[in-house]
Amino acid sequence: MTPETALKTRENMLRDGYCVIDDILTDEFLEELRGESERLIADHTEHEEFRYQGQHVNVRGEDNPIIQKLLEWEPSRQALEQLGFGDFQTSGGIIILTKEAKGPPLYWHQDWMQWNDPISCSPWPQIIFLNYYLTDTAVENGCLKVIPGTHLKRIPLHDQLVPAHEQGARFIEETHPIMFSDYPDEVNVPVSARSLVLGDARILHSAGRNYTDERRTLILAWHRRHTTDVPDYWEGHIPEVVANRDPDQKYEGSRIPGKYLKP
Ligand SMILES: O=C(O)CCC(=O)C(=O)O
Ligand SMILES: [Fe+2]
Repeated sequence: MTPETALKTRENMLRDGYCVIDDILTDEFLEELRGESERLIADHTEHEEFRYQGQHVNVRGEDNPIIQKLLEWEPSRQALEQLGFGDFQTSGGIIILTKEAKGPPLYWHQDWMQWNDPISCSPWPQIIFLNYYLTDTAVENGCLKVIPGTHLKRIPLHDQLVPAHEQGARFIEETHPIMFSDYPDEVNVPVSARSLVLGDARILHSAGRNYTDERRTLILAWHRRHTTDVPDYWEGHIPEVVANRDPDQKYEGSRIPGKYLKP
């Protein structure tokens, strides 16, 4: 990545809440990951409650050398460094998520679980997903969808959603009028299989239905900064609530955006 590309990509990430970096995986490693994910899925029983996320297989790097290789993959590490995100560290594991052949869409949600914490207002990311799609994605097979900017700005949809995953959304009907709706500002994010998609945990996102006969597999790796210090690259305004945040206070977890997400 040239320094210009890195700067532009980071700007996209900060402004939109997501970005795409091309040519991260080699064809050879991609094949290895496909083989390993198929093997892990074959040994796994898909639970009905996870149907919108498809298979939902948690794997720790320490238990699986191929997954560990992905977590240490040099091109990804280098890309994070170049973007200024070198202080993000892996959780140590990944989740294999799928859209099965003809599988249902994934509901609108965001994955930030600290909405009571003033750090929710940070204009820079604190927790991000690294998404590796193991096939090319398109609207046809249920690519990722995002609503750019919603990591920092409340929109009407925020107040209409059933909270994500175990907090409710896993148990909704496929006919839910809002959770699977088309939203005017939504953007499809079709990517090639060798790409890396970064997303801010706060961004509203979903994924379409898989209309094809092929499984669409995603390996998702959560990464976080273990500090709330202002990142070196940040030269913009620092919101008062972030500047005045008490790092020693305990903030109770919450998936529901409250006063720290303003319209
Ligand atoms: O399937 C995808 O593209 C996204 C998955 C996701 O965001 C999730 O399961 O939380
Ligand atoms: Fe998500």
